[in-house]
Amino acid sequence: MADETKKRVFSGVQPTGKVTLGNYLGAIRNWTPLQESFDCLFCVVDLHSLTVRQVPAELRKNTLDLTALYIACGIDPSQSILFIQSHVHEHAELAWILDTVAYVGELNRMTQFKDKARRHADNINMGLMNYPVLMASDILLYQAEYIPVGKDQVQHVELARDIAVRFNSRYSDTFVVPQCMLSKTGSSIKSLQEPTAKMSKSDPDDNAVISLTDDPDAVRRKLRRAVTDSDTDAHCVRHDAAKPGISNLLNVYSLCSGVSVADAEKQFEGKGYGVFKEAVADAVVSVLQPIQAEQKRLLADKGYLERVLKEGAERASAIAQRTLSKVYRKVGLVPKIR
Ligand code: AQP
Repeated sequence: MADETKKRVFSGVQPTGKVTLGNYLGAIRNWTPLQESFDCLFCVVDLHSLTVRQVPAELRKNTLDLTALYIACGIDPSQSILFIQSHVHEHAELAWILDTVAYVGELNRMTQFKDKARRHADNINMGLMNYPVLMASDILLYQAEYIPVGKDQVQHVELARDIAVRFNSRYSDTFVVPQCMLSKTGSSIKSLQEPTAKMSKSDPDDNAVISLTDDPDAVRRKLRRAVTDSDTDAHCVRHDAAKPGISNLLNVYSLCSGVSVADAEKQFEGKGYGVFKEAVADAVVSVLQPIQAEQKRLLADKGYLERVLKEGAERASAIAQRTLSKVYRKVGLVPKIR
């Protein structure tokens, strides 16, 4: 049963490809400590993935891989509700109602829509534009108060707030108005090749991204090739806006090793980038290896994953049904005779 006395948290990741170190440090890793104090729902948001063309067999595989990864990263399915978005049909149904509350103008202004429309110019489908409304539905369906996300998703959570406030004022109090929960560090891990852009699953340049399934050799190779800076003190490991590549690596190092950025600057004083990059690689590998081993073990136990997903969908549906029937009643739809 959901614990009604605790505040609710909702978050999710799209199974669009190989989950990145950015997804992990900016999102998934920050979820685990929340499980004690909050009533948490963690979702594999597969419907969102369809906004960009997918190979169906790969999408199915990625969805199960991501489910196992959540658990390997510390999500406890006996405590949190872990489920696949498409298993709870209310997400798509509420999205339709919210579509009638959201404005085309505000969806057009979403940075991610503009960015993805540019990157997928041959497939600017309605779903791509509608993505933030489906995300609002994901959140509002569970009356979630806190949404732990990376910086790139803040604009979408703000839209979910606007939609909730608008719906509440039009039809009377219905939705909890959600707010972002941003981690102080890790909320924006950058591409290794273009350190002013975010590290992204769908980046076609494999060298730009550390994936959670990368083996130690791949991690070391990518970090050695990571773009750094060619300023005058090129070998000074310092967190500085003028050194976005090194600053990003310092953040990664700090998050993976537990050493503060300030202490890391001292640790690598006068040592040069080569030594520093090897240390970053060691720290990343030590974080990834136990997760990879546990994910592999879980994927071999198909029966367990199926039980987790079945139970997760049942628990999520119980909450979702309550919200959706309230919404249908508020907007004036005649209740179905049961
Ligand atoms: N580089 C990042 N740094 C910190 N946090 C990040 N997140 C994504 N990239 C970074 C956070 O991960 C969560 C899940 O994101 P998503 O899969 O739903 O979609 P996204 O934000 O669009 O992530 P990607 O990796 O860029 O996916 P694609 O390439 O498929 O669009 C979110 O909380 C996000 O903030």
